[in-house]
Amino acid sequence: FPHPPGRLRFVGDVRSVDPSRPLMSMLQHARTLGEIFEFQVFDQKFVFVAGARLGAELCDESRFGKDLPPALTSLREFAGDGLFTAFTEERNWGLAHDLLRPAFTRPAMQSYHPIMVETLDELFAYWDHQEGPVDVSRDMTKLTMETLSRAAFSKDFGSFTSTEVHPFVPAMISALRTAQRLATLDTAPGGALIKRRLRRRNAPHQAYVDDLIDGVVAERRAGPASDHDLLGIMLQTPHPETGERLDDLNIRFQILTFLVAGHETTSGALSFALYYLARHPEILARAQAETDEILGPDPDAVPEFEQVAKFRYLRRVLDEALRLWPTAPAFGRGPREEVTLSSGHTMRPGDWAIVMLPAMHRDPEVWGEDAEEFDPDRFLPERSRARPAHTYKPFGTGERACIGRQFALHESILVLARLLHRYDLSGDPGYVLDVSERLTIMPEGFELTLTPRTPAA
Ligand code: MNH
Repeated sequence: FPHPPGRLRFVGDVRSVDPSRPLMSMLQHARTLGEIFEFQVFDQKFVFVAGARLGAELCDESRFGKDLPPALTSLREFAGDGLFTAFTEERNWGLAHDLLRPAFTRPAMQSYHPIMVETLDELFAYWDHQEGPVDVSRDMTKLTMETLSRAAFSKDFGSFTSTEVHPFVPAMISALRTAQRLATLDTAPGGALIKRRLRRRNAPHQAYVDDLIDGVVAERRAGPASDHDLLGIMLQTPHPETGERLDDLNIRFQILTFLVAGHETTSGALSFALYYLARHPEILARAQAETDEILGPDPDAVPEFEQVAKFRYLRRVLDEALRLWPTAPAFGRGPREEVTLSSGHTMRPGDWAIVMLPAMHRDPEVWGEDAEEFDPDRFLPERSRARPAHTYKPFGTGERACIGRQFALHESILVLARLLHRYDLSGDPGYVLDVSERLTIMPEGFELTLTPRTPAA
């Protein structure tokens, strides 16, 4: 495999990565190293796929499946065999997948719609009492965390009672960053010592999260039994065919998984979309024309559940934001049997490669020479149909694809529609996009000034 220049004996390519921004380092290397390359950290080798053609090959479910690269294996210290970090072969993956699917059907989504509307009302009320510009990522995180915890666990976290995000958020970020750092220390000299130190530093955050989750479970167990939400299903419902249930430890892992997976990525997606809208007045104007057309002259109008699917232009804006900045930016794939890739490389069972979505989503062979530009009309139906299969994968692929995709899309479109209908946005023209990394990605330091808007009649 090609690898970065200047590889050293013993340490490998460590000098070629910025430890606080590994994704950005790898995207940089992809430009010169091509569609597939290798990165060595001490004795540990990582294979990255950056090209769209190879990425699509790895999405072929008949030949490949999800694999856990080191960053996800180390995340198992916190999320165990929860849905996201389980091996597909583990009993609890199939069991939880079957049990929780009904919580993401269309009727379930209909029941979340009023919760999403109400939580957004609270964000607007909170904004209307604030002075000055809003910190977009902070407030989108408040919103998506609160929506998820109310919809999935019927738990109000009181996110709008303080200007800070809920303490769960910094604790979660610490765990994600810890997992990201643990992933590269297996073969490092002194690695065991550094790992111990990282774990010790994260321990108070971990203890806080465990207490919080135990509290959520205890509160529910003390109240009347109900299987109207994710937590209720996990506590009450046996598998319809086998009668099996999730055990207490696994329920804790699932709660943590949903608390993290269910808000962090959606918050990032909304924040990147708002970033691009603020940068492109003509795109913002088209988006607002769409909200006026569907919602009419009342700035406080609320779309019905069925109307959310009508915001076709907003959906393209969101798709395009997730193309350039897929907020879960990578996933691991491994071969079911020995296979030779079109690049000529052979992979055997046990090998894995990391599909780097931002690189794959910007491959000029698929997306054209203007692949770095923000252009929602790439997602017009006729242009989408013209692209090869498996070249746009922000929600992953196959049986291990995102279970919360419809939840995230519905929430994001609803939020963008109401927000753009209600406010005019202006960003700081001097802001330079700063992407923070903690396994997921999020714009940092991006502020918007929101002014009440009068929709066109
Ligand atoms: Mn989500 C899996 C991206 C929103 C819950 N999610 C995945 C994967 C990607 C992903 C990519 C596959 C990872 C892999 O192959 O290793 N998810 C997103 C994005 C958004 C998102 C970009 C928002 C935008 N995810 C959500 C929401 C929820 C959720 C909302 C819950 C309400 N996601 C999950 C879970 C999994 C997952 C659970 C693991 C599913 C499985 O493996 O069975």
